[in-house]
Amino acid sequence: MDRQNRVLAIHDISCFGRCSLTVALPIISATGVECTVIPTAVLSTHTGGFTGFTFRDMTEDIIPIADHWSTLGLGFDAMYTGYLGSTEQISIVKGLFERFGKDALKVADPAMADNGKMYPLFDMDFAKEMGTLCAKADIVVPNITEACFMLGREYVEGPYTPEFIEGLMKDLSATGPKKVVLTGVYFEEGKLGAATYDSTTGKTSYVFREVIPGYYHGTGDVYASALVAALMNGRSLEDSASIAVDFTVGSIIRTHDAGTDIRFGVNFEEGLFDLTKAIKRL
Ligand code: PXL
Repeated sequence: MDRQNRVLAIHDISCFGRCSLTVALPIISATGVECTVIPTAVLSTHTGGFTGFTFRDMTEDIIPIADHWSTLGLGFDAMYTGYLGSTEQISIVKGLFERFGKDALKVADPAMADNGKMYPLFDMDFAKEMGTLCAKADIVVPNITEACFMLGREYVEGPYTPEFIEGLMKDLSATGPKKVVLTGVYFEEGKLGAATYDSTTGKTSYVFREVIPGYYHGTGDVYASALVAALMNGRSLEDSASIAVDFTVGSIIRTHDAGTDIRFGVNFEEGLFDLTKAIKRL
């Protein structure tokens, strides 16, 4: 039996609404990878489409948690960041990258915006700060809105051109991360997917699937969690990006077919078995 890989996932817990840690934990664990967590905040629901949600900021606990772990000599094979509650948390997480990240693959999903808009609670200063965290990551997983905002640009609507997408990925990579996985990419109506760029080889790849109508919450987290799970199982960036697209699309299709409220997150649970099979080539 090989030594098990260990990921540290740093996201909020939205108690209801399948996103962030309630998605990262089961997806990463299901593929045989240990998933350690730091909850950045505890909310009653995510902030997309719900009103009246509770929000408990966990900023004060992050450094004491890390201090305790340092006494245990804990290490991580990957660090995977997502939704962070404040600019202060971003700088604390940058510190965690320095402290625990020397031998870890650092994956940052700048979960903060979509469809040309910042999520509630965030502004452009937050986007700028998030850019400084992503600069310290090895792999970043933004959607197009997040990529534009971190580069201080206006959001541009699609369909896109390969020149635009590759320019965005190269410009982001020039800020620090060697590899970029960009979601929400499309060159024609009806087909949507992800693009990858590896600055160490100059290689770009694309994966597209049929669009399912509707905007489903938490799909960015489902995608990035599956990507991390595949990478931690030794799959290449291109394979991981493609496996994660299939898993996310399957989750959206099940949710769409069941007519579930789009705010409730997607049915990824019933795709976990197939995800593990795809990742492990079973
Ligand atoms: O990554 C999605 C997400 C995660 N966590 C919280 C959110 C959202 C999206 O709105 O509100 C709290």
